[in-house]
Amino acid sequence: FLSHPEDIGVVAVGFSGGQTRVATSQLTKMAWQCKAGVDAAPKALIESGLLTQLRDELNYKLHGDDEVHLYTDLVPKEDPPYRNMKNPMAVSNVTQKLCDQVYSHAKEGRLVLTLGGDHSIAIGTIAGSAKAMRERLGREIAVIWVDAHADINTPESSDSGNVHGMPVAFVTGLAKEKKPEYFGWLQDDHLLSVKKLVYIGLRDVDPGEKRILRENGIKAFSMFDIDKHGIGRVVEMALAHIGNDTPIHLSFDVDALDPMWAPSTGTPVRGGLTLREGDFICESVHQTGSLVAVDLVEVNPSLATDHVGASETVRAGCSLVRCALGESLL
Ligand code: 4U7
Ligand code: MN
Ligand code: MN
Ligand code: MN
Repeated sequence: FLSHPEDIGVVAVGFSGGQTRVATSQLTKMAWQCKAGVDAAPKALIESGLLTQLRDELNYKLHGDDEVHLYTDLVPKEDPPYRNMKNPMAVSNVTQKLCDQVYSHAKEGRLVLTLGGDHSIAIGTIAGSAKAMRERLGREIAVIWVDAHADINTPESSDSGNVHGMPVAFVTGLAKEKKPEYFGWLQDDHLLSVKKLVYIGLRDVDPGEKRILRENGIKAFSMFDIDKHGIGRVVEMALAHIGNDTPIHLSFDVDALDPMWAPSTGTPVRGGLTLREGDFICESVHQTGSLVAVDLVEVNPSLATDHVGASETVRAGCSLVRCALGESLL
């Protein structure tokens, strides 16, 4: 049902307000722009040749510019916590804009590739995909969320107040808000059904999140399940849960990988996927022919303790994306 599967819409998001307190009144626009690492990830991914490879080796037609969006004009000078959320207005504004960008690409039948940025940006990408697929195909999307974390805290259940730990709660409607400047712009047609959500790679889930997963019967495969059944069987079960002919949005947090493969990320957790297991997930999703969107998030070269850590993480991220777009299949 991808009408132009050879067309990719690229959105490069240089925003990490869902992870760190950056938008304070003391910060001028200049300071925001110069803040180390904000735009480092998409830039590093692009500079390492990712888009060129997609164009020249995998023969995709790329739409959208190679420019990294900083969304500077969407970050308010004053942005005090709201319901415990940090940078709430900045994240709400940026994700709303991103939702429009993703929606426009998806509406044209393009596969949308979003290079983050922290995981809060999935509020916008999933909302955009969900709306576009409802309108284009009359179908609900499914989301495969690959992550060490469940990112399903509500503002009230979150200890950190970081919105990158809450995107799933917002896109499933488990976290509700009326005020448009604080995610109230999310309408019913932006939302994802909890039945169409499946996790792979979990190993650091907060007690409140475990309760949310249990109470809503959400399908989740932890590292325990991967050790027990192997990655092949786990992916098979995840895809079976989603069902055939469902548009798939893959949201891949690089911290799902073990820090051995991806050390340059904000919240690394030991005991994760090997790069090969991560690539396998991506290849399997590609093979379904139902992939409509990919997010690659939480790559943060500025957090590396050495140069090797940063470039290894970028390389791992590029590999995941190329696999999701079919590189390694014969
Ligand atoms: B990521 C955390 F408390 N659960 O809410 C929280 F452990 O996008 C971490 O997966 C969230 O990297 C991690 O802050 C968000 C924490
Ligand atoms: Mn994570
Ligand atoms: Mn995440
Ligand atoms: Mn993280």
